[in-house]
Amino acid sequence: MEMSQLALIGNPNSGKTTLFNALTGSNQHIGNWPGVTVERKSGVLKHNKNMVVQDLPGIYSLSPYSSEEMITRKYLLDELPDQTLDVVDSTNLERNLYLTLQLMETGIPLLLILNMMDILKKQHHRRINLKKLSYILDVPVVSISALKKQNLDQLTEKIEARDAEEHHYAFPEYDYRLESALSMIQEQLKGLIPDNELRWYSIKVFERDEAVTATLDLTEQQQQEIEATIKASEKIFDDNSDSIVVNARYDYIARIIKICVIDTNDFSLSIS
Ligand code: GDP
Ligand code: K
Ligand code: MG
Repeated sequence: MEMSQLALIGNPNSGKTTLFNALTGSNQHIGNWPGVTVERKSGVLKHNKNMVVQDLPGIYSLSPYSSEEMITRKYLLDELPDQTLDVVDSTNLERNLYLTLQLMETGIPLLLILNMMDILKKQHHRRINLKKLSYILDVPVVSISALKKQNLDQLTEKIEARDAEEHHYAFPEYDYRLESALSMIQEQLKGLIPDNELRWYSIKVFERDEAVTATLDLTEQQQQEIEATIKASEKIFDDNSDSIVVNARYDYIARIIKICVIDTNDFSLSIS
């Protein structure tokens, strides 16, 4: 039987290693990522020996700037794990979702894990509607406490269910003017890369991400048409292309938070 590869990904201090230890127990292998002194940990799930989980370095973004970002990005794009387990600090949902959107863009099936629910439960003013969050993002969501080992059985069940599922490519849709530029770029890229990676590549090409565009075999004419599309968007938005994407993600997150999070402190402030 083939092993399933799971990747634990999230911001620094979201609880990845705590969860990794809880899921794997003593079945751990520790080494280094090639060429760098960043620790590499992998382990087999205690409750399912056919699943291997990688504890990846904490990151805020999939940009190739820090060595942590490069390791994680390279691992995702070259090794294509079967699913990413996105560990999110639920007390910092807004900030953490920025990486979540980027992970969704890669096209790798994602399970959203809202960690630190023990802390959130004590903050009586704030509630997250998990059903709505899951519905809007179109990904499974589970809330846990890695530290208190709460809801870990439910998490394992969701991981197994996700593993058995037919691949379903969900990604956030942004401002329609950005979407129309992205679909024009996608048309140029069709056939050059697998369909389930078109979203990721079209965004990276739009952002003029050199590391990604260098790997694509684009003709001179294709490059010119793509550049014309990007320039037209920059004119419309009066901004450079990578900022357009950053802002689109933040707008999307703001909408999600409005719909899925209730914070009664917001009300009390407006009454006083
Ligand atoms: P990583 O950087 O993502 O690997 O995060 P760690 O696993 O090292 O956890 C960062 C800190 O958060 C540690 O002090 C953990 O004990 C704590 N922590 C992790 N998960 C939880 C949780 O569910 N609840 C609480 N209260 N603390 C947690
Ligand atoms: K840490
Ligand atoms: Mg860690």
